[in-house]
Amino acid sequence: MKRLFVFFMLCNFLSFADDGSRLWLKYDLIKSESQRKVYSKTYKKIVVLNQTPGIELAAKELQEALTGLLGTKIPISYESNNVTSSKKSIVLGLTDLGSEEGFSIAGDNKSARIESKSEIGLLYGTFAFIRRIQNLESTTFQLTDSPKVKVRMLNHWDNADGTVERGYAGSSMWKWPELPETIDPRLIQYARANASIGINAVSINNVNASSRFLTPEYLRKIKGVADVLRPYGIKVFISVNFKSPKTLGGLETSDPLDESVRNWWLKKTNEIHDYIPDFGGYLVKANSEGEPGPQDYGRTHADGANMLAAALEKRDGIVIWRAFVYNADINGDRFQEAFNQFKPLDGSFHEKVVVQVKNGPIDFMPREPFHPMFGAFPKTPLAMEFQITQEYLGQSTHLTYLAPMFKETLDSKIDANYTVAEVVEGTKDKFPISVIAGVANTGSDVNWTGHPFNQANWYAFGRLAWDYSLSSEQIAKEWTNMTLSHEPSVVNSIVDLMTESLPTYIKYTYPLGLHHMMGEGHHYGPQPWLEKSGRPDWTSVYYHRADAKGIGFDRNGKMSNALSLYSKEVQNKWNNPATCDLNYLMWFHHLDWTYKLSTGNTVWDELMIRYFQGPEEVKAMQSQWEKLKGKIDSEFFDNVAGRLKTQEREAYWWRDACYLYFKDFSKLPLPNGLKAPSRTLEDVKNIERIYHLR
Ligand code: GCW
Repeated sequence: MKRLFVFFMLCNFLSFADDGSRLWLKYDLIKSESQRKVYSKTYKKIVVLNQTPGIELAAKELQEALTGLLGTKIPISYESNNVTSSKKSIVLGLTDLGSEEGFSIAGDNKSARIESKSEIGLLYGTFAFIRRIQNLESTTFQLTDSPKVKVRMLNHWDNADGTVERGYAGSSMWKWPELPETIDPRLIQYARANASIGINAVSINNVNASSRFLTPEYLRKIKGVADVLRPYGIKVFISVNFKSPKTLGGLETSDPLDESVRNWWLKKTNEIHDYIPDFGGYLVKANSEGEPGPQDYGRTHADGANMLAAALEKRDGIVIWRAFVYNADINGDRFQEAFNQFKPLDGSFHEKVVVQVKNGPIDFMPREPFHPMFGAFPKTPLAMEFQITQEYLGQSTHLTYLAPMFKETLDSKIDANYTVAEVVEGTKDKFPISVIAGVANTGSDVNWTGHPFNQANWYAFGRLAWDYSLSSEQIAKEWTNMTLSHEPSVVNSIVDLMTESLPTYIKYTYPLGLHHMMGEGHHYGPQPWLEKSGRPDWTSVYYHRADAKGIGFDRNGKMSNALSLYSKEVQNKWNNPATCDLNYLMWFHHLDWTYKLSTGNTVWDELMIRYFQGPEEVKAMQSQWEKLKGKIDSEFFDNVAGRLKTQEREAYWWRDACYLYFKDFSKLPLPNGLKAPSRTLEDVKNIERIYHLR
């Protein structure tokens, strides 16, 4: 029997194949024996001072982690508060100090102590402690930490029929037909993963919302999910369809100022609380892309949001009202729409309302200047909405690590004094609520996210939502250590690949600040020639404005005044094409093809150099990846190797599409040394056409 056990342990030790389902919470045996010893001689037991269900949960997580990482089972003991000796232990206990979700950990070479004011703080502290061991950090340290933003949220765009809008990792994780009687154990894994990075809120359904989610039938199901998530500190929000009073309640109208409508929402809100007493609140997409909203009744966004807030008046929940709105106006600039619609409402929102703004003014493009609403709404708390799912960022076939993109927005200065992150956090205007949301990239795929590296984007989002001051490199390093390897050369190589991945992606898709040139509807691959769609601002030509003279969208007065929405400091940074950050150039300037840039190249040459460099860099990524063969888990390795091949093919697709299309405008030759592709524009157009076949 014993021999068999040793055999299995050895297999576990040597085997590499891993389906990725455990995410970054792998807890595999630390390979270096000396390293294991450092921990196992310091931590011989877990001591729980306050025996509550929440603390037991933390202690069990810690036990599971240590058992896996160190290879021996560490016992848990429950002791009274006046414990005298905590030698060789990890002590978990409540304290009166600190903030609600914060924690402190002190460790030396004899013991460690994790403390918090709350059970959830202790769970966060426990995960932070485990993370340290997964990163092979020293036993001697002091750490006090608490989240900067209060609501750290995933927005799922999951539909009632099990599909996921813009989901690239299978179908919905919520198995509606089975709920609530059958609880998929994966829900617990999902809750653990979120808690380990501090995510404390989840909106479970698509913002293009079905009223179905407000029926008793579905509220029972949502309660099933909420009950699983609650012990992990995660609150559930519901995205609502604004027309529900009419469609579901049978009322004549859904006018937010109508008494019967207001009563309907109040009753519905009370009913939701019967199922989910700690209901997080509502997330609303209204009067946007065909969704109903208060404007259908001549009312404002504030009227709509405030009505829902009134229904939550006596509750803890909040209303998160999205600012992603725009009108189909060929002469307008979608960049300014949300700003213009919401600006007059600043100061008129109920105190329970937060307005959720996408990171950039258009729509989650790979690189956008920060949304001008941040910094211009001193009387309204603004939530940040990032997209973790990679609608415009290679979906599930391109390796693109998004932390640098999240950071670029968060670290942007709105004026001489404040950053976007500080606006969101509420430090600038002193708001009691703060929210940061990420559109989730999770699905039914075994590894949760499709592309194995997309796990890192979920991880990075959570870590930055907790503490936006962390660096992208540090997060990549942590994640790699926890997920793939402790070998320094391997870790460095992977962190390097991750760090370079977004700049590479941008080179072959949207260099120099080009934006919105993807395939119509499916948003996959390039379609810069798209000139007719359901709306002018769904085309590509609306954005790149290429003509015989030049390219780019002059938002500095000539094509729109959007740049004037920013502070003077920001305008001064971007209003001159000679000094504007090249990454944002085409966002604000229309320049002649022959305009000389600070790089010494003309606009045409610089664009082409970048378009042609992109796919070459993907090839370099492949060679770098090949060198990791045998050094990391084989399943992860093969999965990524395959996707890198697709990425290479698609990088050439982007390059060729953009070169072949734009050259007919510029009529210029490729810069020296670059070789034209052999295929024609018609050839690349045909690739995109496939995606519209039934
Ligand atoms: O980017 C667009 C997507 C839509 C999405 C919308 C939004 C949920 O293409 O699929 O709808 O944004 O954010 O509301």
